[in-house]
Order: sequence, then C-alpha cells, then structure tokens
Amino acid sequence: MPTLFDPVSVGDIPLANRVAMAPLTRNRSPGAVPNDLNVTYYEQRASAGLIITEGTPITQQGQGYADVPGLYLPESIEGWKRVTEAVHRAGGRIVTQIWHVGRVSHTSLQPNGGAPVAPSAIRAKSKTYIINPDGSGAFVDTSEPRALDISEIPGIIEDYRKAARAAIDAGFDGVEIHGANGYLIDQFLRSGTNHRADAYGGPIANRARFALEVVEAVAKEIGAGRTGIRISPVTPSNDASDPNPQPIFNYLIEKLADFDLAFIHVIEGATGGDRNHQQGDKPFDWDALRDIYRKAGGKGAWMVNNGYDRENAIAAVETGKADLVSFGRLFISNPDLVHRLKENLPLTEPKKETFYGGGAPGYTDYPTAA
Ligand code: 8OZ
Repeated sequence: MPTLFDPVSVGDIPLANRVAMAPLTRNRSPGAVPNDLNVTYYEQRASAGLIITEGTPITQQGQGYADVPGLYLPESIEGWKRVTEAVHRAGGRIVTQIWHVGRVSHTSLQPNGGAPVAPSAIRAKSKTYIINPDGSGAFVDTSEPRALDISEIPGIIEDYRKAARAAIDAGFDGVEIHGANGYLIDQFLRSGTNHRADAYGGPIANRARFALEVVEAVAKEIGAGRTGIRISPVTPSNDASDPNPQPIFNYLIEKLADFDLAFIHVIEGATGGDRNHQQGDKPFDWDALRDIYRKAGGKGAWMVNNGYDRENAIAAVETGKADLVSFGRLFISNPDLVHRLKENLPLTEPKKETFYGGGAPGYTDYPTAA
C-alpha cells in the first residue's frame, strides 16, 4: 500500500504526495482580485500535494461574503495567474474551488441589491460577512432568497462552465466544484432547502439533477480529469438539513462514477466540527459511499477531510480507506505541513481571530519548522 507521502495521479494531475490543502475562506482579496499577499500565502504552501483554493465565486450572484476572490472579472483572472505561476514555480499543483453560494448571501453583495437566489424561497438561519458603507466589516443575517425560475437554471450551469474555462485560462491545474456546506448545489441536494415541485425537486433523482448537470458541463469544458467535486452529506453548515441523507448521496455518488472525475472530496461529519455528527436517526455510512462509487466503476481519487491528524491520515491512506487526505486549519498555521507530518515535527495551532479578513498577520507570517 502507498503511504501519505507517496506520489499519486489525480485524473490528469500528477501530485508529489497525498496531503491536500483544503479550501479555506480567508477574505483577503478586496475587489474579488487576488493580490500580492495571496500570491505569497499560496506559494508558501506549495509543498502540499494539491492546493485547493478558497471558494471562488463564479459570478457576482454567486458571491456571499466580502473580500473573497472571484473568477468573473478579467482582473481576477490576471491576479490568479500570478498565484498559479508562483505555486507551479515552487513545484506545486493547484485547483480552484468554483462556488455559488445560493441563498447564503446578502442583498448588499448581489447585483443591483437584489435577493439572493436558491432552489426555494427559504431563508437560511445563518450569517454572512459584509463591508459597511463606512468600510467596517460586520456579520449579518443572510437575506431572504427568491426561488430560481426553472428557465434560469441553464444560465447558472453556463456560469459554472465559463468559470471552469476561466480557471484554466488562469493557469489552474483544474477545478473543484463546491457541492458542500449548504451552498447552492447542496441546497438542491438536501430536502430541507429544496421544496421544488419541478424536475429539480422532490424525488432523489430530481434533487441530484442540478449537481450532475454542473459536473457534466464543467467536465465537458475542461476535461473530467481536471474536475473534482466536494460534498458534505451530513454537515449542518449554513442551516443545511436532510433527515435521510444516505439515499441521495448514494445516488449522487453512483451517478458521479459515470464521469471520469479526477477526485471526490468528502467532508465526514460536521464541517470543521464533530466527525460523528449525524442527520436523521442513523449514522452516515462513509465506507458504503466509497464502495458504491468503486462498484459503479468510479476511478477518481477519494479524498477525505475533517479533523484528521497525523496518525489517522497516515492510516487512512495505508489501509486504502482514502487516496488523499485534506487538511484545512492545520495548513493555515503550518505552511510546511507535509514536511512536519513526514518528520513528525510539532505543529503550530492556528489563531481563530485571524481566519477571516485582515492582512499578513495570521496569514503569511506563520513560520516553517526550524
Ligand atoms: C467559512 C467562512 C465562509 C465561507 C465553506 C466557503 O464553508 C466556505 C466558508 C467557510 O465552504
């Protein structure tokens, strides 16, 4: 069996090791444009086998938080080019996470101050982060969304396709489709947020339709071997809920096996929290999910996430439970995380106060091991 530190090919992307940097929202790209500080941050972490960037909205409508980078402005593409060049020069590989927040937004962030869009007009009991007219930042309740008309859905799929093309133009090795954490794709998947009565709601095959159409469009545009997807079947993030998540995620994963995707990225449990979090009355069966994918012919790399440490990450790869393990918070505070895990060096704990927004402190000033 390979180890966590052995190379692996993920679709068309050759990686030096199986430690991935998970996507992390950092709110340090004002104007949606990656800047010098962002270049330094990603370059410092280029020894990760694969960097998955922070969520990167595909359109202004897909935006839900102040100061996140985008893929929809020419300047954003130019900014990202400098990031991807720096990471490649340092020997790393990097994909970007393409993101539409759906209902997790605020009218002040939306085109013409309009309502955020969602499968159904159900407001999320969650907060988002905006910049006040006086320049100060604030956490505010998400706005009441409006339900998408079925005629608008092809346009949003087209936005994902364009963003995937923009990502390749910006020099990324591929994209991760953000299908997790209660954002638009997840809002279609889970029954708590999808009360539609048309072809995109109700039965499992209908709720999975939007996700599968996005995957199809992106894979066709840039190649399935450069396309991955992230899912979070049980997380309550952003007020996401489904009393019976196993059947829909089993169905989705079986259908995903039909695409020759580069990777499947699975958040086990509550994102950034309890790995044993449960929705409904049964614990989620993670092994069954992977086995269904493999039995259906899925060959993509299986990437697991959520609170892994050195010991269980090494075990996950050595036992064949996973092909890759992604780390979020530990990559914030340990730019040389791969080296530290390999040599079993002490790890630095991240400072929560500097996760979101601000400048270099808590972003590019975490040292490498002595
Ligand atoms: C933390 C803060 C804002 C956004 C996610 C993109 O949960 C996020 C996110 C995380 O996937």
